[in-house]
Amino acid sequence: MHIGTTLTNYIIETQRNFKGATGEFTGLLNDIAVACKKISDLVNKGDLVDILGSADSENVQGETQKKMDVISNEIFMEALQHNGHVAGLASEEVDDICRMPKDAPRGHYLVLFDPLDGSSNIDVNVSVGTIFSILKASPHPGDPTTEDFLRPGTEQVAAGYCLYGPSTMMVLTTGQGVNMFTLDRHFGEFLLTHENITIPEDTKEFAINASNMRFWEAPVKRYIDECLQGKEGPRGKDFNMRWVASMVAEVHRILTRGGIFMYPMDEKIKAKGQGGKLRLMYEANPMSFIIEQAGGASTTGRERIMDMKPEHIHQRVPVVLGSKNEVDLVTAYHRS
Ligand code: P6P
Repeated sequence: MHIGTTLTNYIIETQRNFKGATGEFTGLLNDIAVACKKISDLVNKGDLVDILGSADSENVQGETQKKMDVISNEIFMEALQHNGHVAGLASEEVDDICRMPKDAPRGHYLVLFDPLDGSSNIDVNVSVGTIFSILKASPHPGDPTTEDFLRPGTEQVAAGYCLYGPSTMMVLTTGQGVNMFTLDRHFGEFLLTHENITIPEDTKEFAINASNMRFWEAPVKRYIDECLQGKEGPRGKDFNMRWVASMVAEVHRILTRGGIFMYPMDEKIKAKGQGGKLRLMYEANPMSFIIEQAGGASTTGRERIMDMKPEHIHQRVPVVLGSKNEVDLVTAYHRS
């Protein structure tokens, strides 16, 4: 595939190699691309249109929704419910799974998504993104059940995100590596700009919300402390730190130049009775698929995220992902 080819052509060409391909998966990925283009257009308009600030509502997570959380969710639902590629949807912004309208044809895929991750950044004009995970729907007749969605990350057939930053980029894996497409607004197409991404196995850059330091478990404290000791310490090199508070931006940086991103379990999260900060089904699993396909690693600190058997749609998990040798070191500290 050549640099500059459109996402549409890329999908058609790669799907041509799949025996028995019906074009449904191609259609689904294009529906997702259309939704992301619409969200990008609104995000880029910002204050020029009345989309910033908070909506007068809370999501299932008990978080105050931004107007763009609600709008992005509606755009995704509208784009995916009517074209016959999807059997069911699960959204960070909606409590229960979403079945297709009665008059809509049933497709063979389940899509789980965070329509606008990092949305707290949107009012301060910092990058945000959409994250999606695609599963094959179970073969039984009728609407999917919640149980049909609760599949380990290893069963994803595709995962991706769209980063609404200085440029809008779609990053996608279908299990054949990771490719990046940049949106050319002049003719509204995502163009292939980076092929077969690989993450450096080592890094000098870590991302963690250091304001939670007093709550960290010992292995995390040990790892970060050693990074902070720099070249005089046991790591023998100086580290830099980044924290954007937008997972999509952090993951994109790591895909681009390496690094480690950590939102680990801590005493504050335990006190809330939660399994972590980030959501397994539509944040951790899709990002883990992408990271692993690019040669990185992704664990909870203790186990591979994609091996986890989900217990509920909005389940939260600790996340340690990025350059393989760094993630392996953090995981080793948790096991020592
Ligand atoms: P904190 C955004 O709300 C998010 O889910 C991730 O995108 C981001 O990495 C994290 O939460 C930021 O959390 O505690 O720093 O605000």
